[in-house]
Amino acid sequence: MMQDLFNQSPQWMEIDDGLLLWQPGYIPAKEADVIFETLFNTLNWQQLPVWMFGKQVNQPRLMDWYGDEPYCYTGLELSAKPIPSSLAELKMRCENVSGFRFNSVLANLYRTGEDYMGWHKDNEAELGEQPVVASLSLGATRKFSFKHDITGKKIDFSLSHGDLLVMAGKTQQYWKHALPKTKRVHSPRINLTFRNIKGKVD
Ligand SMILES: O=C(O)CCC(=O)C(=O)O
Ligand SMILES: [Mn+2]
Repeated sequence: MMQDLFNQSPQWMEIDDGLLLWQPGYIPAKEADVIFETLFNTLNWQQLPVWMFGKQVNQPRLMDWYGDEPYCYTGLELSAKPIPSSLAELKMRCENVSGFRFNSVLANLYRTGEDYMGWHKDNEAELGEQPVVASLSLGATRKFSFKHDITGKKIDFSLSHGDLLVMAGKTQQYWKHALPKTKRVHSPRINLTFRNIKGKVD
C-alpha cells in the first residue's frame, strides 16, 4: 500500500530462474472483506470434473472463470465470457501494480483446508512464452509452495487476506506451484488468478 501512496515502482523479487512480485496486504483488510463477501455470494462457483490418470474426478475446490478468449485448463475447455465489474476493477489494479495486461481471471474457492491445488505450472500454450499470472488472495491464510524442477529447491509463501503475488519471467518454465491441503484451516479462501490468454493467431 505504501508503494501505491508514494507511486514507487514495485519491488520484483528474483528467484533462481524466475521472477516474483509479492505485495502483502495489497488490498486493505476492510476492503478485502467486502470483496470477499461479494465474490463469495455472486460468482458462479462450480465443482468441475477433470480427467486424471484416465479417470474423471471432481476438482478438490470450486471455480469460476471469465475471459475475453477461451482457455483450455487442466483439460477443461473454458469458453470466453465477459469479466464482471467486480473483477474488472481488481484486474485493473493488478495491471497497474505489475505493469502487465490481463484479459481473463480464473477464480478458485477453497471451502476449507481440505480443498487444495496440486503441483502444476500455469504454462498452457495460450499463455505464451513467459506467462505472467497475478494471484490475489482473500479470506483464510494458506501456504503456497514453489518447487524448482531441477534443483528441487522449495520456496513457501503464507498468502493472506488481500495479498498479491505475481509470477513472471521464467517462473512457469522452471517452477511448479501448489496450494497444499491442511487440517488447520476451517474457513474459506478465494484466489483470483489474472492471466493473459493470447487469441488464436491465424
Ligand atoms: O490458489 C492459489 O493460490 C493458486 C491457484 C493456482 O495456482 C491456479 O489457479 O492456477
Ligand atoms: Mn497455478
